[in-house]
Amino acid sequence: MSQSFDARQLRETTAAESAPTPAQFRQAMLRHLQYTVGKSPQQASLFDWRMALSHTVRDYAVDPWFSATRRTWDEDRKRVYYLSMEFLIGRLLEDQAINLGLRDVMVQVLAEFGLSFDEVAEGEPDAALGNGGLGRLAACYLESMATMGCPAYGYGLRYEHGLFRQHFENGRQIETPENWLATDNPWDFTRPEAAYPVGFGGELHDHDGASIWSPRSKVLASAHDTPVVGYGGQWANTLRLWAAMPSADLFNLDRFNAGDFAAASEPEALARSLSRVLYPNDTTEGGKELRLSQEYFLTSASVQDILRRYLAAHDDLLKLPEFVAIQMNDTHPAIAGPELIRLLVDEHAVDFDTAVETATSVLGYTNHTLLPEALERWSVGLMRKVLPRHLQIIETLDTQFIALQGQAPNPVRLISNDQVSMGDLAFTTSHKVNGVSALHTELVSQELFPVHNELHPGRIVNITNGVTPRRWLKLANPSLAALITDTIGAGWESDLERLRELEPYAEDPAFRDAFGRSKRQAKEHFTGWLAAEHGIELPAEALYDAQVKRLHEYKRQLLNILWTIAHWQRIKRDPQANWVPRVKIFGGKAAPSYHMAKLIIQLINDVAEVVNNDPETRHLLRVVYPPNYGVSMAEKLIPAADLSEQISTAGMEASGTGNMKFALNGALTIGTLDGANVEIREHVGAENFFLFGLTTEQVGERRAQQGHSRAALEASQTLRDVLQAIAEGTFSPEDHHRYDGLLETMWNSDWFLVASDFEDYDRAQGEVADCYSDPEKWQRMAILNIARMGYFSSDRSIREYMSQIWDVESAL
Ligand code: CRA
Repeated sequence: MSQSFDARQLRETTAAESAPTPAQFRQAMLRHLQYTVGKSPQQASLFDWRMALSHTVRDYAVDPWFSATRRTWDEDRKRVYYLSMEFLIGRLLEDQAINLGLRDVMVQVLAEFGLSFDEVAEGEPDAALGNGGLGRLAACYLESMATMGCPAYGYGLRYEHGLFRQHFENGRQIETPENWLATDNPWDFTRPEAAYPVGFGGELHDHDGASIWSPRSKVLASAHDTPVVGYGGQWANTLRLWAAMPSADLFNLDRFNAGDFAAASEPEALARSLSRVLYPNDTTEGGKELRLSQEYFLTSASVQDILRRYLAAHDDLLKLPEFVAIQMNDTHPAIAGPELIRLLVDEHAVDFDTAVETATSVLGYTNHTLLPEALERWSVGLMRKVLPRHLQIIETLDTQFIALQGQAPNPVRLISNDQVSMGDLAFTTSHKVNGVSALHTELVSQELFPVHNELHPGRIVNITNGVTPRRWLKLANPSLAALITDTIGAGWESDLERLRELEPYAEDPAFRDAFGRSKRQAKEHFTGWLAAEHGIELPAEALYDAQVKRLHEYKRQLLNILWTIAHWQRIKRDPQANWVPRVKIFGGKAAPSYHMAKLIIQLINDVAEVVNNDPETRHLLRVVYPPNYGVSMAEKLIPAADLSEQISTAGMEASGTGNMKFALNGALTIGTLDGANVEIREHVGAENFFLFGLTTEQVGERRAQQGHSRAALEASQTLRDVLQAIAEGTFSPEDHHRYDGLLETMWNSDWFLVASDFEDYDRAQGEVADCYSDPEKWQRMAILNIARMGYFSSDRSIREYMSQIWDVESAL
């Protein structure tokens, strides 16, 4: 970069405006092949081509990245910092190429060398630095922030091993480590100069009334940056992932020389484990001390980096809220409040109350779940051991919070039963707290934080989740995307409400046929992959009925598979009836220690084994469960689906985002009034949605009824027949008792109300089949779903965060 750097000049040459010709792109790629990868076209493997290609695409991301960074500095803009323990990014090559307007030229140039883009791209490992919805949401939001020109950083951890790989042995889930960094990560810019020490443990000393914290060990957080380009290539932000590094400076030579070798190496051991693995628990708390240390590691490094950047251009720390917004993605980074207060008080001599006020004005907290087991609580003992200074700050905040509640006989406390409640802490240290769907936000206000809500009216806001239409429509479903562009013109990709222009075409037979063809193409793409990758052959002419998401009892994969058994039994009783052929598709991982979820996986696989080998029903019913569901599989599977199963027990799914991806791709939803289903149904129209099940309120009432599970089973002969078949070992001939525990739960407790909702689900599935037998009707409904899903773009969500929480303007 020259000294006379002019930001305005760069602005004029953002990537999209200077799209390369095929010749230029070819030259750039061959240069990388030769000088970065060190291969000639004759010798290059698919891996080599992918590296050359990725480096070429990355080069085009750098210009908008520089210009965005430079403009943010020059214009002294407010920045958003999104702190998240998870970023479930998936592959980047095609996504970045689409946003930079390079996909067509890239595909064309590869073809000149006899290479198919799909083949080259398939080698890219998924960056699986997340478990499920929360992590994928963070990735969609990063992409939308860049698209909207919101100056932002994503801060996360650079786990060596992302979410475990799943395979099945005799139908049982087996986990093996994931290794996304085993080969070069071409997107990564290593920033050894951006490194911060993060302290753990140690003691507090009192010095003239001030607390001095001397940590026992320190670990270096070292930054790795990935540019995230927005659609159109006008703006790019940074995803900064911290890796823990044992540092020579941190090695304790004194202790080593004194013969205490283990203590001397402690920082190294801690460092090695801090960024090693992602906790594989979706919504439940992970292993204690290491998890808390990971959370603090992410948070402290990020907050230090944020203050360093702020102080490079400002000196008044009290003005921080004018220039900095920090969003906490669930409570995982909730130690950000105490950490920011600590840095302001201990390192910058701000008085305590002003520090609290400043931190609170900067911070926002998104709640993603009401499940009690997922609401993080750390024992006071552990806190004292790992973060003694933070515990002291939390104790003061607790005292202040109690005082705020006046004479309340049982005040809510940040610390109770010897545990720090991270949700209550996050609430008190944030100026805005949001839920992720209208229903969820209502429950957050009424059930999770009623006292906070009364003390701070207006602090809770709703921001319904969204998904990025670039990855989840344009990239994942090229045939539907092309049909949309041919019909309403380009531009819907960044203005998703424009899909409404498709509404009149629901009545146009030619358009409906074209939609049918695009769905068929998506099915062929998916089944082609399934055959090649897993050796599973599927009929193309069938209703593709999919439930893909983490395995959890509240998501009720069990309800789905029990119904599948009922359906199979019915077909067998009357094989000549006019059945709609169905393919039941399941996908998703269970937390390794979640016994019941793993048992449900096994049941699905056991049922598949029997049903798929039944010559009488094979042509009418299949059950498939491709292992290792993740972002890349979702990209192939979702466009192929006709029916989307969103069947959680009402009140339990905070939002869901898979529900949005399916509907956007023209699948109809069978679902309960839960999470964002409620709003999806309102938008697409009740007549275009298969609703069933108890409402949140009825769920509460039903659970209070003694013996509700037995009563529901007694009322359903169909479900009893299903349970009986399982009990007789129909699906586990070698072990009749395999599912005893599961059956026992069904009869005697059924917290998730599978039995209570079974009959209504069965009725709704009947409607689905009737409707599917009338292709014209089905297609009309599917098209109306697509046309009315514009609201669920993550661009809309981000616009709302920008105005309602972050108070930040678009730079575009
Ligand atoms: N598991 C919720 O359960 C929601 C996502 C994103 C979840 C989903 O319903 O769509 O967050 N909650 O908001 C969560 O992770 C810690 O809580 C999820 O992904």
